[in-house]
Amino acid sequence: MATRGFTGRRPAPEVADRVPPGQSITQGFPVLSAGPTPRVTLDNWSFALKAGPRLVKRWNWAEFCVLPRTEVNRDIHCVTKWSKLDTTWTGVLIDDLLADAGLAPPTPFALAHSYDGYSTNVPVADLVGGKAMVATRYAGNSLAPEHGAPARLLVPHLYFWKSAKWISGLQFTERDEAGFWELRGYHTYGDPWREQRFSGN
Ligand SMILES: Nc1nc2c(c(=O)[nH]1)N[C@H]1C(S)=C(S)[C@@H](COP(=O)(O)O)O[C@H]1N2
Ligand SMILES: [Mo]
Repeated sequence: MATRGFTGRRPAPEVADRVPPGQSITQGFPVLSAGPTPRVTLDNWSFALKAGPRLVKRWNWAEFCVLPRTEVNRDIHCVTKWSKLDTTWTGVLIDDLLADAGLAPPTPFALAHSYDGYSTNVPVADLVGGKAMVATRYAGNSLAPEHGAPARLLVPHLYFWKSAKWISGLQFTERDEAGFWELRGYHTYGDPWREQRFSGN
């Protein structure tokens, strides 16, 4: 007898082309954090845009909330082998952040920084052109604390460790500097379609 469920790890044919190699679809939303959920209140929250050490612009929550909002529907892929299809997010595209700051990307590389001390590197080309946002809402609600509230990076076309939760800012860097997991053996780029899970893949 063929069963779906425990052994039914192969995706249904109509969505098979949306599931990268080695991944399985999950209906849940697993939480993966390197440490405890940091307490970030809206009163204390701000987002800093930096070019190297130089602060270009900082938004507090009220200032961030009046930036243009965009809703996207995307599939996400975690390096621990789950994929989740049709996730809906609302937030501010990196394009709109840069426009508000009047900044053209000064280097080809960036690091996202987070309130828990986490960081991750993403090429600027993967942040602009509508590819990435600072998301404040998931599935019509504010982000849950464990999923990154008040705001997280969303770079859905790369493995989900690139989508920094509890984001505190974006920093342009001269070189491609490894972030938290990239320093610990994860791939510097992390394309799920090329199974770039670990450095050397
Ligand atoms: N600040 C921060 N962002 C983070 C992490 C973290 O530990 N701290 N974990 C990363 C990893 S490894 C993954 S797979 C996703 C998980 O996001 P989720 O918990 O919302 O599923 O967040 C990423 N962003
Ligand atoms: Mo992860």
